[in-house]
Amino acid sequence: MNAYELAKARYAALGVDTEEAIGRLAQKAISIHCWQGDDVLGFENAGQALSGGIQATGNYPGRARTPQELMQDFLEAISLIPGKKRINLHASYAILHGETVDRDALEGRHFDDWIDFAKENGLGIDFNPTFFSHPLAADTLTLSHPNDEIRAFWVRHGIASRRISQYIADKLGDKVLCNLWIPDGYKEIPADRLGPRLRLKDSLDKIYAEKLPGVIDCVESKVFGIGVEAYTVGSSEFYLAYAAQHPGVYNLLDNGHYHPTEMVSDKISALLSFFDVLPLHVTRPMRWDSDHVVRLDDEIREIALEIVRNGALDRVLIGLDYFDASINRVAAWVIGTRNMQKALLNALLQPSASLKAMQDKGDFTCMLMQQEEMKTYPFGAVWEEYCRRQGVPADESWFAQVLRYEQEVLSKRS
Ligand code: RNT
Ligand code: ZN
Repeated sequence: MNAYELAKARYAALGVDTEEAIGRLAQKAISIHCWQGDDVLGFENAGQALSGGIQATGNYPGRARTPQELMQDFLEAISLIPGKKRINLHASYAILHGETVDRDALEGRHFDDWIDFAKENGLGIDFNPTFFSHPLAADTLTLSHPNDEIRAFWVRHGIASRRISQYIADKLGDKVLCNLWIPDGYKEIPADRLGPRLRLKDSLDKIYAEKLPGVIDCVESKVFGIGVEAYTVGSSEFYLAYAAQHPGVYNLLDNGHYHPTEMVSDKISALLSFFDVLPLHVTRPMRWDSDHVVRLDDEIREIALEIVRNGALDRVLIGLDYFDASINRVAAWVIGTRNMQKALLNALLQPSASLKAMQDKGDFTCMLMQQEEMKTYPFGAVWEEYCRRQGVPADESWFAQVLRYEQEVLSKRS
C-alpha cells in the first residue's frame, strides 16, 4: 500500500472519507490578491507611493513593474497551486494603455485585459476600489472627508468600482466580490468621532444605492493604520451595523484588523448566524497588521475548521491579503495559498460530527484527546495525493521552478 492508501484507511476508521475531502477541496476557489506581486503599487500612475496606513516592507529584487510582468508572475505562481483560483484586483491595477483616467472615471473597459487574462486561464475575478495612493487621499481621509468635493470624488470612485465589478461579472458570467476598504482615521485623539462616521454612512448609502445583481458587496473594517493610530472611522462595530441594516452588503473579516488577542476564527460563527455570505481576508499579523505571508499556523487552521465544520464552504468567500516585499514574491503567493488550502484540507479531514457530539454530551476529556490526536494523523499523505491529481508538485519540489524563474526572469528586472 502506498502512503495515501494507508492514510485513507486511517481516516476511514474514524468515519472520514479522504476522497470526499479531496473532491470538496478541489471545488473551493481561493481569491488570490494581485497586489503581492508588486508591493501594492498598481499601474495607473507610475511613481505613486503606497499610502493609506499600510506598508509593504522589504526590497527583494524582481517586483512586477507592468501588467504584463504581473500577469506572467501570477501565472507562474498559480501553476504551482492546486484547485480553483480567482484573481483579486484593485482599481489601481487598471490597464490604461497610455490614457490618463482618474479613479472616479474608471470604467469596465479599463479592465478588459484582466478579463481576457481571467478567461484564458480559467480564473474568477474579485474587485476592490482603491481609496489610497492618490493625491486626494493624502490626508488619509476619503469617504469621511469633511470637504464635500473630496468626499464626492471618492463616492464617485465607489460607484464606478461597483459598475466595473458588474461589467466584469457580465463578461465572465460569474459574480464579483466588490470589497470596500478605506484608510480614514486620525493620528491624534479626535475632537469629533461621530461626524466622520455619519459622513461615511452617507457616502456608503450613495455608493450602494444602485442594485447590481452580479456584484456581491462588502465592507472591511480595521482597528488602526500606520499614521492613523488614534481613531479609525470604519471600525468593526460601524461596518457590522451597516451591513446588518443593508441587505446585500456584507461584512468582510480581515484577521489582521483586530486587537491581537481577538480571533477571527471566533467571529465566523457569529456572523454566519446572521449573514448568508461571509467574505474573508486571510493574512498573518505580526504585532500589528503587518500582512506577513500566511503560514499554516493555529489561527489559520482554526479559521478553516470554522468554515468547514459549520458547512459554510460555499458561504465563506476566501481571499488572501498579504504583501511581503522582502522575499521572492512568486514564492510568497505559492506558500500562502497552499497553506490556506492545506488548512482547509486539514479541516475536511477532521471527524467533526463525532467531535461535536462529544461536546454536546459534555465529554470534554475525549474531545480534547481526539482533537490532539488528529494533529499527527497522516494529513500530508492526503495533501500530496491531492497535489498529484491536480498536476502540481506535491512537496517542496515546486521551489526549484520558482528559483529557475527567478534566475531567468525576475533577476533581470531592475
Ligand atoms: C488594509 C486592508 C486592505 C488592503 C488591500 C490592499 O489594511 O487589509 O484589504 O490590504 O485592499
Ligand atoms: Zn484586507
